[in-house]
Amino acid sequence: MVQPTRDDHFSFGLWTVGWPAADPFGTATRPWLDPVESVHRLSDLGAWGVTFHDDDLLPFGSTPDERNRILTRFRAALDETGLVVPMMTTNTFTHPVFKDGAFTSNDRGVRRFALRKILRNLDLAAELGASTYVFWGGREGAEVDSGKDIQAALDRYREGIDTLAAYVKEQGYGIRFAIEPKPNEPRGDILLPTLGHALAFIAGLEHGDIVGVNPEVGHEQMAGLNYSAGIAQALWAGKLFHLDLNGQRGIKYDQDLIFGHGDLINAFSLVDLIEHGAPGGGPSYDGPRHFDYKPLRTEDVTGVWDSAAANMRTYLLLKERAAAFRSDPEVLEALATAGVAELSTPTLNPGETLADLAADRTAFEDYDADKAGERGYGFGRLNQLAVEHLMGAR
Ligand code: ASC
Ligand code: MN
Ligand code: MN
Ligand code: MN
Repeated sequence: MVQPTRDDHFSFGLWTVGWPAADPFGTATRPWLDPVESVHRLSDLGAWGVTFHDDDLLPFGSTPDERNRILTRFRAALDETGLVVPMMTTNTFTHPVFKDGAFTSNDRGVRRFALRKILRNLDLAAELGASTYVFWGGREGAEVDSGKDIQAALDRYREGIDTLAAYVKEQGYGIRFAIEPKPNEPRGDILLPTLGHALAFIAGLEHGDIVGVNPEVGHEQMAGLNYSAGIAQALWAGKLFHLDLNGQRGIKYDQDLIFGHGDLINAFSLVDLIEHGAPGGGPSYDGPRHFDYKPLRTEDVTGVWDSAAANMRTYLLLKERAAAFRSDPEVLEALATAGVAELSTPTLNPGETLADLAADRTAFEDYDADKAGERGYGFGRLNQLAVEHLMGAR
């Protein structure tokens, strides 16, 4: 049960296991990892897919010959293992050229360069069969309020995404875009800081039909937000195109911990939601279970592969626990007491007008608000049942 298989659709970024663990205060603690080795190791562990930024595989500035050689070896590893590339993305943050952003750099030449870098990589994504293309705009932001015209920056962000989305449609690539919000780091403040900001931005796009979100656990939690509640809203909006699973402990720098190694109760409710859908029958999520974590800087190479396996094992254990939670008669009774299913009933009757409601004395004049205010919803008991299932105590 806790042995991952291809059917679980687990995917990993090359940049996760491949992170050599340099941080702002110290140099790398691990050697460079060959992406071909990562493909084999991930496959052996039971993963299904591998994802990457262009530069994770093809170093910035590679010549066409070097690109071809690297891609040939990489494709051979995919063929040999059967791993797929469900998602790709662009590195528009490492090179100094992007220090003030890519789509939203104040420097127009940088913006044009960024579009070309992404365009070339979209062609590669289509060739490799990726169906999702992620945009994490880590450098799209500022530290200085007066140094960035935020409204002009949003105009340029929209121009960039719409231009590329139109290209994808024109080419018939069948790729959908997923915007990944983050509140800060590396910029002091990043544009589209939360899932909600991203959804509002998408609503104003010309080609928003193929643009959704790729929310990351830690990024929402860095803003103090509830990840599984945000995922529920993204599902409700029909915009959950992809997700990045990891762990985070509170409002601080981006920790990229192993999935579940942060807010475990929220991880439980997330797995319950994306596996089973909302209790009222809302949609579940059938896309990749993608891990965007970083092995701790203190790990050696053995620890890298142990941590990759840990992400999948934690997910599967939570899935098992969530299934037990959903089928426990005591939980069903607690859900009924809490009125969870009642929320799916529309507030007005079928065909009822506002005038009908205004004439309904039972809704107001004869309604006993004091009595209704006495109701206990039993949410505490419900949560304790969740915690006990999570702990394996039931
Ligand atoms: C991404 C993504 C992130 C960042 C980060 C880079 O594509 O999803 O969160 O890049 O992992 O280190
Ligand atoms: Mn192998
Ligand atoms: Mn992160
Ligand atoms: Mn991410």
